[in-house]
Amino acid sequence: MGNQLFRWAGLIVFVCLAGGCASTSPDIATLESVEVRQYQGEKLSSVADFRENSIQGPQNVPLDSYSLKVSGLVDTPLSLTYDQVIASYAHYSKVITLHCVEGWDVTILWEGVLLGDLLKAAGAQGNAVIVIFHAYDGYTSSLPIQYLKDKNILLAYKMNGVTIPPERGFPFVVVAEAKWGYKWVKWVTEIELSNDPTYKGYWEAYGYSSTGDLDQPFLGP
Ligand SMILES: Nc1nc2c(c(=O)[nH]1)N[C@H]1C(S)=C(S)[C@@H](COP(=O)(O)O)O[C@H]1N2
Ligand SMILES: [Mo]
Repeated sequence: MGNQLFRWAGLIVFVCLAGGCASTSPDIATLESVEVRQYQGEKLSSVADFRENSIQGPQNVPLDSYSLKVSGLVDTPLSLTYDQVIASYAHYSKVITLHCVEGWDVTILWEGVLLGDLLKAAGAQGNAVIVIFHAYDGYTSSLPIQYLKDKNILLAYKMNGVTIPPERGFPFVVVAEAKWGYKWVKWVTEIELSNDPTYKGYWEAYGYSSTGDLDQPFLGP
Protein backbone atom coordinates (compact mmCIF):
# COMPACT_ATOMS: atom_id res chain seq x y z
CA MET A 1 0.00 0.00 0.00
CA GLY A 2 2.82 2.37 1.06
CA ASN A 3 4.70 1.33 -2.05
CA GLN A 4 1.71 2.13 -4.21
CA LEU A 5 1.55 5.63 -2.77
CA PHE A 6 5.22 6.25 -3.63
CA ARG A 7 4.61 5.09 -7.17
CA TRP A 8 1.78 7.58 -7.57
CA ALA A 9 3.84 10.38 -6.08
CA GLY A 10 6.65 9.49 -8.46
CA LEU A 11 4.32 9.54 -11.42
CA ILE A 12 2.97 12.97 -10.50
CA VAL A 13 6.51 14.38 -10.17
CA PHE A 14 7.36 12.86 -13.54
CA VAL A 15 4.29 14.36 -15.22
CA CYS A 16 5.15 17.77 -13.74
CA LEU A 17 8.73 17.62 -15.06
CA ALA A 18 7.69 16.43 -18.51
CA GLY A 19 4.52 18.47 -18.89
CA GLY A 20 5.47 21.62 -17.05
CA CYS A 21 3.38 22.03 -13.85
CA ALA A 22 5.85 24.75 -12.89
CA SER A 23 4.47 28.28 -13.14
CA THR A 24 7.51 29.62 -15.03
CA SER A 25 8.58 27.92 -18.22
CA PRO A 26 12.33 27.76 -18.88
CA ASP A 27 13.64 30.51 -21.15
CA ILE A 28 16.80 30.47 -23.28
CA ALA A 29 18.96 31.76 -20.44
CA THR A 30 17.85 28.89 -18.17
CA LEU A 31 18.55 26.34 -20.86
CA GLU A 32 21.95 27.83 -21.60
CA SER A 33 23.08 27.58 -18.01
CA VAL A 34 22.94 23.78 -18.08
CA GLU A 35 26.45 22.38 -18.31
CA VAL A 36 27.29 19.74 -20.91
CA ARG A 37 28.79 16.76 -19.00
CA GLN A 38 29.42 14.34 -21.86
CA TYR A 39 30.70 15.08 -25.34
CA GLN A 40 30.95 12.51 -28.15
CA GLY A 41 31.03 9.70 -25.59
CA GLU A 42 33.67 11.35 -23.41
CA LYS A 43 32.85 12.22 -19.79
CA LEU A 44 33.52 15.85 -18.87
CA SER A 45 34.39 17.34 -15.49
CA SER A 46 32.15 20.05 -14.05
CA VAL A 47 32.89 23.75 -13.90
CA ALA A 48 32.62 23.18 -10.12
CA ASP A 49 35.47 20.61 -10.08
CA PHE A 50 38.23 23.24 -10.29
CA ARG A 51 39.98 24.23 -7.06
CA GLU A 52 40.07 27.95 -6.56
CA ASN A 53 43.64 29.05 -5.94
CA SER A 54 44.04 32.26 -7.91
CA ILE A 55 46.65 34.74 -6.69
CA GLN A 56 44.05 37.38 -5.68
CA GLY A 57 40.97 35.16 -5.40
CA PRO A 58 38.03 35.20 -7.84
CA GLN A 59 37.64 38.32 -10.00
CA ASN A 60 34.52 40.04 -11.29
CA VAL A 61 35.40 41.72 -14.57
CA PRO A 62 32.81 44.41 -15.45
CA LEU A 63 32.00 44.24 -19.17
CA ASP A 64 30.92 47.89 -19.49
CA SER A 65 34.52 49.07 -19.02
CA TYR A 66 36.21 45.93 -20.41
CA SER A 67 38.33 45.76 -23.53
CA LEU A 68 40.64 43.06 -24.83
CA LYS A 69 43.85 44.64 -26.10
CA VAL A 70 46.30 43.19 -28.60
CA SER A 71 49.45 45.26 -28.16
CA GLY A 72 53.25 45.33 -28.42
CA LEU A 73 54.97 44.24 -31.63
CA VAL A 74 51.93 44.52 -33.93
CA ASP A 75 51.17 46.68 -36.98
CA THR A 76 47.63 47.46 -35.79
CA PRO A 77 47.04 47.47 -32.04
CA LEU A 78 43.52 46.23 -31.23
CA SER A 79 41.10 47.17 -28.49
CA LEU A 80 37.99 44.98 -28.67
CA THR A 81 34.82 44.71 -26.62
CA TYR A 82 33.64 41.29 -25.44
CA ASP A 83 30.92 41.30 -28.13
CA GLN A 84 33.37 42.30 -30.86
CA VAL A 85 35.66 39.37 -30.03
CA ILE A 86 32.78 36.92 -30.19
CA ALA A 87 31.15 38.44 -33.30
CA SER A 88 34.30 39.05 -35.38
CA TYR A 89 36.17 35.75 -35.18
CA ALA A 90 35.35 32.16 -36.08
CA HIS A 91 34.33 29.85 -33.21
CA TYR A 92 35.93 26.52 -32.38
CA SER A 93 35.41 23.94 -29.64
CA LYS A 94 37.56 21.16 -28.25
CA VAL A 95 37.74 18.91 -25.18
CA ILE A 96 41.01 19.64 -23.34
CA THR A 97 42.28 18.69 -19.87
CA LEU A 98 43.83 21.23 -17.48
CA HIS A 99 46.40 19.78 -15.05
CA CYS A 100 47.32 21.90 -12.04
CA VAL A 101 50.74 21.38 -10.46
CA GLU A 102 48.82 20.58 -7.23
CA GLY A 103 47.89 17.22 -8.75
CA TRP A 104 44.25 17.65 -9.79
CA ASP A 105 42.88 17.86 -13.32
CA VAL A 106 39.65 18.77 -15.12
CA THR A 107 38.47 17.76 -18.60
CA ILE A 108 36.30 20.47 -20.12
CA LEU A 109 34.66 21.23 -23.48
CA TRP A 110 36.08 24.65 -24.34
CA GLU A 111 34.66 27.05 -26.93
CA GLY A 112 36.53 30.09 -28.15
CA VAL A 113 38.30 31.97 -30.90
CA LEU A 114 41.78 31.18 -32.20
CA LEU A 115 44.57 33.29 -30.71
CA GLY A 116 46.23 32.94 -34.13
CA ASP A 117 43.28 34.77 -35.71
CA LEU A 118 43.63 37.66 -33.23
CA LEU A 119 47.37 37.87 -33.94
CA LYS A 120 46.70 37.84 -37.68
CA ALA A 121 44.18 40.68 -37.33
CA ALA A 122 46.71 42.76 -35.39
CA GLY A 123 49.55 41.91 -37.78
CA ALA A 124 52.36 40.34 -35.74
CA GLN A 125 55.70 41.93 -36.58
CA GLY A 126 58.59 39.74 -37.73
CA ASN A 127 60.62 40.01 -34.52
CA ALA A 128 57.73 39.01 -32.21
CA VAL A 129 58.37 35.56 -30.69
CA ILE A 130 56.22 35.36 -27.59
CA VAL A 131 52.88 36.56 -26.31
CA ILE A 132 52.60 37.89 -22.77
CA PHE A 133 49.07 37.49 -21.41
CA HIS A 134 48.03 40.11 -18.86
CA ALA A 135 45.08 39.52 -16.55
CA TYR A 136 42.66 41.61 -14.50
CA ASP A 137 44.20 40.40 -11.21
CA GLY A 138 47.74 41.37 -12.25
CA TYR A 139 48.68 37.78 -13.17
CA THR A 140 50.81 37.22 -16.27
CA SER A 141 52.21 34.30 -18.21
CA SER A 142 53.73 33.87 -21.67
CA LEU A 143 53.52 31.42 -24.55
CA PRO A 144 55.46 31.18 -27.85
CA ILE A 145 53.68 32.59 -30.93
CA GLN A 146 54.66 29.49 -32.93
CA TYR A 147 52.92 27.25 -30.34
CA LEU A 148 49.74 29.40 -30.38
CA LYS A 149 49.54 29.17 -34.19
CA ASP A 150 50.65 25.55 -34.70
CA LYS A 151 48.41 24.09 -31.97
CA ASN A 152 45.37 26.27 -32.79
CA ILE A 153 45.26 27.52 -29.19
CA LEU A 154 41.89 28.89 -28.09
CA LEU A 155 40.95 32.00 -26.21
CA ALA A 156 37.81 30.57 -24.60
CA TYR A 157 34.55 32.29 -23.67
CA LYS A 158 32.55 29.14 -22.86
CA MET A 159 33.21 25.93 -20.94
CA ASN A 160 30.87 22.91 -21.12
CA GLY A 161 28.47 25.03 -23.17
CA VAL A 162 28.01 27.77 -20.58
CA THR A 163 29.56 31.23 -20.40
CA ILE A 164 32.76 30.99 -18.34
CA PRO A 165 31.77 31.79 -14.72
CA PRO A 166 33.49 34.78 -13.03
CA GLU A 167 35.65 32.60 -10.76
CA ARG A 168 36.81 30.48 -13.71
CA GLY A 169 38.04 33.47 -15.74
CA PHE A 170 35.17 35.40 -17.39
CA PRO A 171 35.35 36.92 -19.95
CA PHE A 172 38.31 35.05 -21.53
CA VAL A 173 40.66 32.18 -20.62
CA VAL A 174 43.74 30.94 -22.51
CA VAL A 175 43.29 27.21 -23.15
CA ALA A 176 46.97 26.29 -23.06
CA GLU A 177 46.68 22.73 -24.34
CA ALA A 178 49.55 20.42 -23.23
CA LYS A 179 50.83 23.04 -20.76
CA TRP A 180 50.57 23.11 -16.95
CA GLY A 181 47.57 24.95 -15.44
CA TYR A 182 49.54 28.08 -14.53
CA LYS A 183 49.89 28.77 -18.29
CA TRP A 184 46.05 28.96 -18.63
CA VAL A 185 45.65 32.69 -17.92
CA LYS A 186 42.14 33.64 -16.70
CA TRP A 187 40.48 37.09 -16.88
CA VAL A 188 42.66 38.04 -19.90
CA THR A 189 42.81 41.79 -20.54
CA GLU A 190 45.81 42.14 -22.83
CA ILE A 191 47.70 40.05 -25.35
CA GLU A 192 51.14 41.62 -25.73
CA LEU A 193 53.50 40.51 -28.47
CA SER A 194 57.14 40.61 -27.43
CA ASN A 195 60.63 39.76 -28.69
CA ASP A 196 61.85 38.69 -25.22
CA PRO A 197 61.91 34.88 -24.98
CA THR A 198 63.29 35.12 -21.41
CA TYR A 199 60.17 36.87 -20.04
CA LYS A 200 58.97 35.33 -16.76
CA GLY A 201 55.33 35.38 -15.72
CA TYR A 202 53.97 35.33 -12.16
CA TRP A 203 54.69 31.67 -11.24
CA GLU A 204 57.66 31.43 -13.62
CA ALA A 205 59.38 34.14 -11.52
CA TYR A 206 59.13 31.72 -8.55
CA GLY A 207 60.97 29.02 -10.51
CA TYR A 208 58.20 27.31 -12.47
CA SER A 209 59.22 26.26 -15.96
CA SER A 210 58.73 28.94 -18.65
CA THR A 211 57.84 26.41 -21.33
CA GLY A 212 55.39 24.79 -18.89
CA ASP A 213 55.16 21.63 -20.97
CA LEU A 214 53.02 18.93 -19.32
CA ASP A 215 55.50 16.20 -20.24
CA GLN A 216 58.30 18.02 -18.37
CA PRO A 217 58.67 18.68 -14.63
CA PHE A 218 57.09 22.04 -13.76
CA LEU A 219 60.08 23.09 -11.65
CA GLY A 220 62.88 23.91 -14.05
CA PRO A 221 63.91 26.20 -16.90
N1 LIG B 1 44.55 35.55 -13.90
C1 LIG B 1 44.89 34.37 -13.35
N2 LIG B 1 44.92 33.28 -14.12
C2 LIG B 1 45.27 32.08 -13.61
C3 LIG B 1 45.65 31.95 -12.24
C4 LIG B 1 45.61 33.13 -11.43
O1 LIG B 1 45.90 33.12 -10.22
N3 LIG B 1 45.23 34.33 -12.03
N4 LIG B 1 45.99 30.70 -11.74
C5 LIG B 1 46.44 29.67 -12.73
C6 LIG B 1 46.49 28.32 -12.18
S1 LIG B 1 47.76 27.97 -11.12
C7 LIG B 1 45.61 27.33 -12.57
S2 LIG B 1 45.80 25.71 -12.09
C8 LIG B 1 44.46 27.63 -13.47
C9 LIG B 1 43.12 27.14 -12.92
O2 LIG B 1 42.92 27.76 -11.71
P1 LIG B 1 41.53 27.76 -10.94
O3 LIG B 1 41.27 26.35 -10.53
O4 LIG B 1 41.75 28.66 -9.75
O5 LIG B 1 40.49 28.27 -11.90
O6 LIG B 1 44.34 29.03 -13.70
C10 LIG B 1 45.56 29.67 -13.98
N5 LIG B 1 45.28 31.01 -14.43
MO1 LIG C 1 47.67 25.66 -10.76
